Amino acid sequence: MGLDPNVVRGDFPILARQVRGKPLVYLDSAATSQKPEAVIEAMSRYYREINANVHRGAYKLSEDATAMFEGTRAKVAAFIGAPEPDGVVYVRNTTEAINLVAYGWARKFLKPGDEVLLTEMEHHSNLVPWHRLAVERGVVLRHIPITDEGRLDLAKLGDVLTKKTRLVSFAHASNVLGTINPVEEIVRAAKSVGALVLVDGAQAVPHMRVDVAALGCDFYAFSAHKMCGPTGVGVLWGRPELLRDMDPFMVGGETILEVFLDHSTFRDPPHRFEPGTPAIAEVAGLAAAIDYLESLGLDAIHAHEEALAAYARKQLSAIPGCVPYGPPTGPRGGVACFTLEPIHPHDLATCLDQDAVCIRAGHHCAQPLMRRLGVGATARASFYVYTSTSDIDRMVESLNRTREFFGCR
Ligand code: C6P
Repeated sequence: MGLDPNVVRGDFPILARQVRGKPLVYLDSAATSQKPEAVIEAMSRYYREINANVHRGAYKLSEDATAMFEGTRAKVAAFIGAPEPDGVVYVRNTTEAINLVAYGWARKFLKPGDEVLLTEMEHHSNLVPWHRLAVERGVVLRHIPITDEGRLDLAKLGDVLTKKTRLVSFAHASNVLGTINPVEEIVRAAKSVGALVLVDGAQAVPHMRVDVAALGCDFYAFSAHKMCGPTGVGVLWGRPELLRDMDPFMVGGETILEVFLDHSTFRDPPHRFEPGTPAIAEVAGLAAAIDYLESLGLDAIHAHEEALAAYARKQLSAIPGCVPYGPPTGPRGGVACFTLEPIHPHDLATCLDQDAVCIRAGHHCAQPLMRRLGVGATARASFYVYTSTSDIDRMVESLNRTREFFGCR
């Protein structure tokens, strides 16, 4: 069964809102998704009925909070095909998850001259932590180039994947190009030189079925806020045997086994990596978000977005001066990046906002990719379960009005 965005919309209270007297068209879901009533209600219910700290109280409320918190860990594991809940570490977001691997694994195990392989299409969150490691540990960074179409150029993989590569870290799906990368193929190549694989799943988990066991990767990172869940909670999944050898990068209560006045010992994962009181209500929201996405069906979500991306590409290509970026056909996700000469993307976004159309403009936290594309910035429309073709039509109408306003022919 296909997904009907006009029915799904009814689950998202914010989409009933008017902006400047016009119905809201939200096309920035890659930045953060809107939240369905079920998620808002789960968080509210947690505060109204359960609110207590986890893992600490011997009373019913705390037991209920802990059961919800740990039960969600098992739900997350099942959602991403992880064999066991102990591989699921709650963090704040994808950025923190990647930093945790950089600090807890790479900083501990990599030595000068070891190589980390990234790609030209990475988000800053999967570049900057490795820059720091290169400075601090003398690790060498290499990058898989991209083709002019916006796919990873795997024909060049042999030039950058070497016997010294210890980790390959890349986005499952690009937040700019929409490209969905062939994780299994890259994992096979990485394993052939004995490297581990970290996948940045920020733009994949919300939009398609992800099975970390089938992918064969070692670490997988994602954020709840892009998948109908709340801000403030994300996940690092790691193979438990790797997590067990890793150092925590923030320590304190909950991470410890025993504390003496002069030293302490640490718990097993995942708790070793979860210092202090966690984002408990947010975890309740994450559980509801997973239930919600499962109720729609991940395959249906992916098919819906791929169709929207193709529709947007066709409509945008018909506008004089409009240049779309990213692969013209699948496998790709629901992202449409474009420029519209001679109007700066920031001006486009500001003009579209007058029509209550929300798009993102800028470098999308991917400055090296912008350089590769030969642009300083792009406009970006990104789609989700509640997006319909009529939202895209509203954007295109508004783009045409903007062209008129700027006197374009
Ligand atoms: N991209 C976008 O508008 P956080 O902020 O930690 O939840 O996610 C970081 C991140 C990591 N990897 C990829 C591929 C991403 O797209 C993002 C977030 C948003 O494109 C905000 S910059």
